[in-house]
Amino acid sequence: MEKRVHSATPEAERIVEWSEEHKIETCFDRAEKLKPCPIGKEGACCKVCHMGPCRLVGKNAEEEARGVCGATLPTVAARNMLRMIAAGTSAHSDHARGMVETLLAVANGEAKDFKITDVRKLYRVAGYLSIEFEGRPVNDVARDVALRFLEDFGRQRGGEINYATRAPKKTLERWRKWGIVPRSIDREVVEAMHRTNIGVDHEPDHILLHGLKTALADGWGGCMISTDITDILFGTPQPVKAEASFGIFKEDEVNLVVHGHEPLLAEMIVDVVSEPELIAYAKTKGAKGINLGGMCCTANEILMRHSIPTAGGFTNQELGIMTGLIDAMTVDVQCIMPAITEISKKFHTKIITTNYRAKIQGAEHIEFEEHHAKDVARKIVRVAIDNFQNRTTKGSHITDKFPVIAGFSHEYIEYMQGGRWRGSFRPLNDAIMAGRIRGVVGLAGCDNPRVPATGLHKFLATELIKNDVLIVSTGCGSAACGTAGYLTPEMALENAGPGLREVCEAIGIPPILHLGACVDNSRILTIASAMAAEGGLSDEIGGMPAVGIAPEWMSEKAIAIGCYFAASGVPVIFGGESPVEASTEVTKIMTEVWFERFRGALHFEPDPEKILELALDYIDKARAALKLKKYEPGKFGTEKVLMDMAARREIEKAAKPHIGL
Ligand code: SF4
Ligand code: MSK
Repeated sequence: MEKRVHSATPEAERIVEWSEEHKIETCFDRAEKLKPCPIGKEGACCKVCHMGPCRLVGKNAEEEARGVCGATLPTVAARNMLRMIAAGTSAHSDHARGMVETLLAVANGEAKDFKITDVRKLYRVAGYLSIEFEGRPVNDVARDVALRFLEDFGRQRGGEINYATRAPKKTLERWRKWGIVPRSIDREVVEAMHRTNIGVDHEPDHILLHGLKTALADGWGGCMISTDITDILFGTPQPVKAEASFGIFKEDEVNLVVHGHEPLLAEMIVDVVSEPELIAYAKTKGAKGINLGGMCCTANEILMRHSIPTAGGFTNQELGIMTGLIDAMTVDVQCIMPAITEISKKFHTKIITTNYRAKIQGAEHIEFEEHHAKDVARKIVRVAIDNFQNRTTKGSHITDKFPVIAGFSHEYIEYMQGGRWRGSFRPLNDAIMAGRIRGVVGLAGCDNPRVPATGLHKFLATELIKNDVLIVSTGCGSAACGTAGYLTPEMALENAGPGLREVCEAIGIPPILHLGACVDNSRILTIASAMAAEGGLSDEIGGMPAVGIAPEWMSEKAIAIGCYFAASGVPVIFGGESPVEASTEVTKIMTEVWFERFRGALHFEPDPEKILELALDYIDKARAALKLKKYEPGKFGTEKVLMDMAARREIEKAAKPHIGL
């Protein structure tokens, strides 16, 4: 029998093999044992009332099957989809609410351990919100910004979320025409739950339109607000060099891992781990120092801002513990496998839950509280230090690690194309128009134990850059690219097509730009809007030679993200089988109908070769519709000379050292 490959990352695969030898169960084993329910997996099961669950299966189910109440299969599938979008939107947006509350606390002087790090970004955001900032105290501006954002969660009397107007005019017009501009985040989520309650909205297209409205509240609300406030509080990312994979753990230091999504506590831990008292305390326990690492999206947040190394994405969380080197792992919200407490029992690792919303049996709970943030952070570091002495030699010690370059905020991408004074998206648009860059793909989303984890990301990353497609990546997709060694400029030389390689060399960037955590998909929306405003391509997000791909998605958050891109005008392709496959009507709405109305779509395609084909087809068709030069590898049209590093340095001599984001 052919040996099953669990992870496409060799270091992860080695730990999985070690776990098999030692009979320790992981998500890979459970994924194999636990086959998905064939009815639920295709969206044909309804359990919204206790007359059911109703399973709408059988011959001609689309036309003939009915639930006890009479609901049809398309209704049931559409409702299932909307509930997923609502859940995903809630997750990102509740995270965003926490960020807004912290900004307000900082402005009111109630969260002394935090500060406004990027005043320039605060002013930029104030500008988006039409809040006066010139000559005013920074905290007053921050308070107004926070209060304005709070309205976006609970606005009751109609209106539109604040950031709707950051979309290109034509994109916004489409949303208004179809009635999908969100009023407020909580309101759309509540309405989604109401509409999908027994006996309310039964018309699939109508249900799915509300799905798009809810998803837009996520993208242009929760995600974008979260990204902006994180930048304001902790700094707008600029490229940094760091390391990835399990080799980041040190045998002679206390290893503390921060895992989850919210950056507030992680930032405080970054601050305190270098305090002399804590380092001295670690030495009293026999450790040479304290080594901080990240996991999942918290990793992306602190990687981008502080070069803290990452142990990888979602499927690495159990494997990290099996190195036997993690003394403590903090977890807050989202994408935390409860299985980690079970695995940690076999090692010495302490799992610490830190968020008031989330506890796990078997974990120690040390609650984060923004008013005493650093005290909480110090307490956690001490728990990790105290646990160092309990470390044994048990575990699969892996020493491999890879260099990664991360931290491409949309502001930096603009800057790198012209410097502080001449930064713009002109060079990128020109390179696309000339055919040097064929198009842009957002390669995002989770990694998944049901496929060789990270394998689809790596396959698509390799093939896309070979085809001169520039990749912007976020979330665990970035971690997958990082552990493949794809996040360094050198990889451009080896793997990228000739046009993309030339652009990467001229600007000094890798062919895959790591944009951050899953909430930072909002940065891609901003980039697409800036490209539309720059001119020469489409004047709206729709129609750009751009595609979104989430080949290994698993979270409801990914569904919300996919839908906000589709509504914004980006064709999106998800890997795996469709969660609403049972209904051809729903599938048609999400592909053909949405494309006609919004120029975006949501496809599901399990075959990675077909994902690639579909993505390139969308890109080439968009190029043809824009009457751009036909893409031919190695043959480019003329374009303005890209600003190279030397030219940029010249400009920088005249400017202040800060890049002026
Ligand atoms: Fe069945 Fe209708 Fe109840 Fe759904 S709402 S479980 S289809 S009776
Ligand atoms: S952590 S949502 S597994 S990207 Fe943002 Fe990764 Fe997907 Fe969670």
